Amino acid sequence: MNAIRDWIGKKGVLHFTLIDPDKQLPEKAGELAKLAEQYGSDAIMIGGSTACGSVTDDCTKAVKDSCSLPTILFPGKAAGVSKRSDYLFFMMMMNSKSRRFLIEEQVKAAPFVKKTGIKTIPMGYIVVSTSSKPTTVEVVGEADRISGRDVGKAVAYALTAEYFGMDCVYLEAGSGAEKPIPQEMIKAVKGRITIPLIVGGGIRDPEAAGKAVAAGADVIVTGTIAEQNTEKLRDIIKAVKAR
Ligand code: 1GP
Repeated sequence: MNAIRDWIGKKGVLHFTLIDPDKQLPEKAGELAKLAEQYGSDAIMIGGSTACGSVTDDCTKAVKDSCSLPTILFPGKAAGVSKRSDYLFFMMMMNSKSRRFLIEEQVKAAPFVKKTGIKTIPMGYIVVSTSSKPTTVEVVGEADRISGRDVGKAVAYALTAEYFGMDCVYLEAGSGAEKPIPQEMIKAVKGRITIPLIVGGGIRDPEAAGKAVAAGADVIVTGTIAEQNTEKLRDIIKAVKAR
C-alpha cells in the first residue's frame, strides 16, 4: 500500500507541517501540531539534520498527545528514528555523493525499524540548489549539485527513484532556502513520474505554495514558516487546499 497515494486519493492535494525537534521544546511542538491540525494540515513530519534519540521521542509523543494527525518521521540519520511515530520516510538522498546517505544510515536503522513495526514510506529525496549559497542539507548530504535550471537532471533522478520502487519523490530546496523549487522543474518531474510528488523548502507564503500546487505538486511541506508565523501557516494551508 502507498499511504501517500491513498491519502491523496481521499483528500486531494496535501499539506504536511514539518517540526524539527531540535528547534523547540516538546510542549511547543505539541501546540504547533494542534494548530496545524485546526488549520487543515494533513500530517506532521518530525525531523531535522541533527535531531535524534530521546529528543525525537519526546517531540513525537507531545505531537501525538496534542493532535490526531498521522506523524511521519523525516530523519537526517538512523539515530533520528523514534518508535513512537506512525510512519517513517525510509528515504534515500538520491543525489548524495556519500555512501552514508545513499545506504549506510538506512542499513543502520533497518533492524530497529523492524523491531518497532513502524510503517515505512519509501521515498526518493532529491536536493536542489535554488539559493546563492548552499543550504545545510546540501552541504551535510554532500549533494551532487542540481541547480534550479537542471530540469533534466532532476527528472532523471526522480525516474530513478520510481524505478527503484519508491512510493514518492521529494523535491527539496532545503530548509529556509532563499527560493523554492522552480515551477518548471515541478512541472517537468510531475509530467514524467507516476508516483506522488512532494515539494518543500523555502515556501513561506500562500503564493509560493499555490504556484507549486499549480505546477503539479501533490504534497506541500512547510517547516520554517510554521515555526515563525502561524498565521502564514494557516494561509498557506488555505492556498494548498483551495486548488
Ligand atoms: C525542509 O522542505 C522542508 O526539509 C521545509 O523547508 O523549512 O523552508 O519550510 P522550510
